[in-house]
Amino acid sequence: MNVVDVTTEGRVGVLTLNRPGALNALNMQMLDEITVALDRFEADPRIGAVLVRGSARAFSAGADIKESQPRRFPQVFVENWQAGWSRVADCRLPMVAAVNGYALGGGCELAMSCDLVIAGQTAKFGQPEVTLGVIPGMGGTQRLTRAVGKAKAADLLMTARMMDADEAERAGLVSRIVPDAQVDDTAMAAAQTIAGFGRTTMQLLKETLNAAFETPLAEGLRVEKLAFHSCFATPEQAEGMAAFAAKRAANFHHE
Ligand code: CO8
Repeated sequence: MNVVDVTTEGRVGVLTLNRPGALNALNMQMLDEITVALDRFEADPRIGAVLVRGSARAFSAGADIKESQPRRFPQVFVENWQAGWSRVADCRLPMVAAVNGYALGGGCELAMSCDLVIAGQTAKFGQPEVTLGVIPGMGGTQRLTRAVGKAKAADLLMTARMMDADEAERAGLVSRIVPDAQVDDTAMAAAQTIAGFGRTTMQLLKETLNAAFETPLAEGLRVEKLAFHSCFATPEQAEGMAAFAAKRAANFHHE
């Protein structure tokens, strides 16, 4: 039985984590299914954005602790265990996380691997790995610190406390908060808006956003300038500016 429902809605590829009995704990089967789906979405020119969502109770409560428990150092080190989750952050399409309920450990890291995070009012974020005698292994110590700063990240990582959606938004982890019942629709609307723009434009934009996160300013500005200049080689620039001049809506997909 699949643990991720993979669907499409218009130009949006949708991944719905589907292990409600385990609060969508991330196991290796889930990683395999997400990897296959992202490969498919990236290869499909009709898909312009990806939405990741969980259930009402949990986006994801983190790595599957039951699957993790028997692991030992030599095995996880040699296998580079869990490294495959970087596939999500490496996805070249814009990704929107729709977070209701818990986003803990690997679940918080999964949300942070996305570009936009739309959270419900009662969502809870945290990195409680120390309670299990481990530390985050899917970017939590790095992406959280870059997103919210060292003081707040240290508080969350070292005390294992959860933060609510308001605090997460104030801290810069969350893009928007909406009532719980509106999370999926709001996230889908954002994903559809993004997918409605040019795919090449979005991929260039995502690369520059990531450069802001990952490189010093001078390098990021260099990447931005190159990407900006590259836009002028795309049909999307021709269409967008022609549409503005003609006072009509741009159609980036010739549909
Ligand atoms: N792994 C496996 N099963 C889980 C997990 C999990 N992370 N979280 C919850 N479950 C299961 C429970 O065991 C329970 O199953 P069962 O009914 O069979 O006993 C079911 O989900 C419901 O959970 P609870 O009964 O505990 O529900 P509560 O409402 O009482 O509590 C909590 C909800 C607070 C979210 C609680 O379940 C909890 O603390 N979960 C663990 C949270 C956690 O520690 N997450 C971090 C995991 S470690 C991690 O993510 C490391 C990342 C390293 C990178 C790897 C990337 C994948």
